[in-house]
Amino acid sequence: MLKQRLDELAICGGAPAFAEKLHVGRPNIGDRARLLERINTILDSRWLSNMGPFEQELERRIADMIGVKHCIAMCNATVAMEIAIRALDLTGEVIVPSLTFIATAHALQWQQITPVFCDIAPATHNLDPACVERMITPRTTGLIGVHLWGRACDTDALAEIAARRGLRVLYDAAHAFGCTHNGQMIGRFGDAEVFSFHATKFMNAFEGGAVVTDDDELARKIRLMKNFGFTHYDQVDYIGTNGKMTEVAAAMGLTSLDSLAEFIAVNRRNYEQYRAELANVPGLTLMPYDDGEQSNYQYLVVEVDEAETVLARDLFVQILWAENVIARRYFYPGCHRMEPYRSYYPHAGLLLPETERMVERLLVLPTGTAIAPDDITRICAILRLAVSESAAVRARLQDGGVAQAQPALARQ
Ligand code: T4K
Repeated sequence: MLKQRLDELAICGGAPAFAEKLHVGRPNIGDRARLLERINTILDSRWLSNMGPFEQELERRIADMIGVKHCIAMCNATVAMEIAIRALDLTGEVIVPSLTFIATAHALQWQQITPVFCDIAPATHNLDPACVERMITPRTTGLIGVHLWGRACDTDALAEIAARRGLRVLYDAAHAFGCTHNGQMIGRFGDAEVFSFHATKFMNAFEGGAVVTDDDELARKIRLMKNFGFTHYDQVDYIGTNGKMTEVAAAMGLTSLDSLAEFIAVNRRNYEQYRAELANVPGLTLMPYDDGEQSNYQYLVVEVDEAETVLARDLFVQILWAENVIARRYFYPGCHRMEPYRSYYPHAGLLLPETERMVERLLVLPTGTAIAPDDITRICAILRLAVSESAAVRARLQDGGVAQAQPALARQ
């Protein structure tokens, strides 16, 4: 049943639309039989980790798919980024967006490199090259662009700035596996790019990540660093850590890769359905993907314009959570307002007006293979009802003292 009357909204006392919670980032599971077959092979061979055959196969398949010389698989994207940062000899200050998952900043700060937060271009949600230029100081050694939601950074402008100012460029492509930019696979830009294969990513390896690059020397260093710097048995030639991917993770990665086209087709179908069903809702704008590029459509991002909806983004979150739709506020409140950065740079927000505006507007909705077309119809009906009855909804929430309160967004 679609909700049509104010009283049917759970926040107004109706029954929740969904008996079970619908999450953003519910994992896609590929061919279970094939995965179990691979896991049996691992167990039979007793080769569980340390650059095993499945890890090597995953690296080859990803390098071929992206069209790069090197793919180095890792235990997760955060460690992959830490290692890439170190192998690129980044020091001092590195320019990053604040509108990103905290790992982008932490990968720098973890090794005493200062993340310098830079504002975004509101149309793309990605680094604004003009702001990047303004943030460069004599201590700047590089920049990390994040292809947020799988939509590419302005790689030409960033490459031009980097070449002129002598900076290295790393891309956090955690969201952008399987996407293209100017017709080229993401993974081929900058000095290196990093993918995430975390459970919540549309292509997952339970946990996992990879660095891709065409730079032979960089790849050699990264391979050493991911395995403690070992060059031979009993011989260490470099400082390193443990970034290795397990064979079970690689088996899951390969199994996800087998179903990649199907996952993208489902995400795209979901995206088209949301787009159609939200098309005429004033103040809710679905973030567009460029039809001229390949996209993975893994993030369903809605921008809320409170001036039109009357309801602030956080009220939509409350309305949806009451219905058991666990919509997310990625990436609220911005890295610069999280610790330790909030204490280190309390005034960083003054230079981040577009980021600060955007973190109050973005609403991420569930998609992926765990979401059925009927779920989307019901979610969109709730959103349409909330907007069409916005004044009454707002009044009800205020009567209940909810509107003033911060949403109690405890982890679900
Ligand atoms: N750079 C960027 C731009 C990133 O977005 C990320 C990760 C990274 C770097 C670092 O990559 P990794 O080191 O993780 O490879 C989640 C993910 O944990 C994180 O990987 C991801 N970005 C981020 C966007 O989303 P949270 O804090 O929202 O996770 P959590 O635990 O709330 O999970 C989201 C929802 O997914 C849960 O509410 C339920 C569902 N879920 C999750 C897991 C793990 C499941 O249904 N099953 C599961 O197994 O960060």
